[in-house]
Amino acid sequence: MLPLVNGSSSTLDPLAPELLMDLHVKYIQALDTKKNDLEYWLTEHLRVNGIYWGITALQILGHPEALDQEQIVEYLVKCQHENGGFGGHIDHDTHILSTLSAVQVLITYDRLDAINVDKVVDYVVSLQNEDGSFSGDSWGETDTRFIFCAINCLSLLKRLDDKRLDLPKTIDYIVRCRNFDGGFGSSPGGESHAAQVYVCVGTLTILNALHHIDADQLGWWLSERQLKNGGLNGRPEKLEDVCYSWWVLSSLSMMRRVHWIDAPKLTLFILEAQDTETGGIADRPGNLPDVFHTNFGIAGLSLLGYPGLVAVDPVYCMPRHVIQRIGLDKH
Ligand code: GRG
Ligand code: ZN
Repeated sequence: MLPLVNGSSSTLDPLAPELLMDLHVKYIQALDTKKNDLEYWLTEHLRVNGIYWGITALQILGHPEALDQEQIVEYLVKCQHENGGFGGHIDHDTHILSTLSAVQVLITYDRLDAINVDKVVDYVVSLQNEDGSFSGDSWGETDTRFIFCAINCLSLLKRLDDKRLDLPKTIDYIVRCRNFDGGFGSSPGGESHAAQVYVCVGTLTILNALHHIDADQLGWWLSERQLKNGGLNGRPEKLEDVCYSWWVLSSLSMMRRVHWIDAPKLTLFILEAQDTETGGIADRPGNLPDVFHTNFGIAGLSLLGYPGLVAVDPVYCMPRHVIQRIGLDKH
């Protein structure tokens, strides 16, 4: 029995479905063969992100060999531009989202030697704005997601000491995105949203500035995200979605409050969102699976201690052994 903050408790039903590990491996392996599907081409701009989601899920499932590492490294090298950033696919414009994904994959594979790291750092540093925030690309849109991607990327590359950065201003900016309910939005005054909470708490964790949050208040807001069916939503009055298993649990994990969620109920919700025919996990039971929800569902189960899964790091969403290997483990 798990003690819960609201006083209730539950256990995982022994008749609950199991995690279909082998089927999920096959689902991820098949993704690059679906070139006759419209979705394959519609998501071209997300190819580098998709590789990160796919290889991370495979790592957590304990099957890092299931995709061809050399082929992926060769492909990523072709996505790096002269300005140092990475596009979402070959010849696509650079963006901080795809740049972080490329760096995460190359670090997981221990293959940073394949790219020009100094140029990646130049690119990321160039995106910092006067107010401490970061833009997503040269067009200038800013969002707390992009701040996290930049700080995460520089942290993985061990380049947060770059003299061109103003990190106290970045911390100030994140603190300005904090709301009366303890949550965080995409910009100052923006509505609290669980995914924005993850990126803000993640940024503060990496920058050793977690003392700026009220962990009890935010922990309460996050635990309120759990609905009767066990799933989590991203904000009040919204539908549950498997990916919030990651955004909410990882934030609670950074604040050491994962036990504030009813783990057996959430586990069951994620398992019921599996596609038992094709493999893969959907946003909620009954919907079609995709690699994004497959990764964040499996990563969420890893944080919940689901048996047989490799431990995931709650800050970087990469295997904990990789984060330990590069000396960044804080948990
Ligand atoms: C995982 C290491 C790592 C990095 C990723 C890009 C990023 C950093 C995080 C994304 C955070 C984010 C804002 C995700 C959005 C998730 C989501 C389901 C948004 C949907 O928003 P709405 O308004 O959905 O469509 P709701 O659920 O509020 O109705
Ligand atoms: Zn989702």
